[in-house]
Amino acid sequence: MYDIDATPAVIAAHAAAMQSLVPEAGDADSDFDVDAADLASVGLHWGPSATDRMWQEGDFDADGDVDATDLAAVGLAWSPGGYGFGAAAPEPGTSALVGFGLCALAVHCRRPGRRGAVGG
Ligand SMILES: [Ca+2]
Ligand SMILES: [Ca+2]
Repeated sequence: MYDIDATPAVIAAHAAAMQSLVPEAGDADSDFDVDAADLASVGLHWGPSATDRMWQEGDFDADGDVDATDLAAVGLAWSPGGYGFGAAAPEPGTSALVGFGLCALAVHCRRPGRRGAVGG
């Protein structure tokens, strides 16, 4: 059930995978992108002297206000196409095209008589 022989590399990989499931600072609506909607949350709830703001309102450093630090978090994490778990995956057609291209390149490089071919 549990892998007690996990190496540090395995543990780090699992930690990175878990981290990708946690919304980043700047993602007010926790939808795994940082876009105009998140920026709007900061703007709508702007309050440098407030003490009761929450993550969904743009308080990303949990100090109760929405100020320049929180605004900077949006700028630093800006990713309208998504990040981590929500990052846009390549289209299946794109993956197939890349795979076809790699196969064609491998066949091309292995043909005898080609300059630069391995063993030719
Ligand atoms: Ca978002
Ligand atoms: Ca704050």
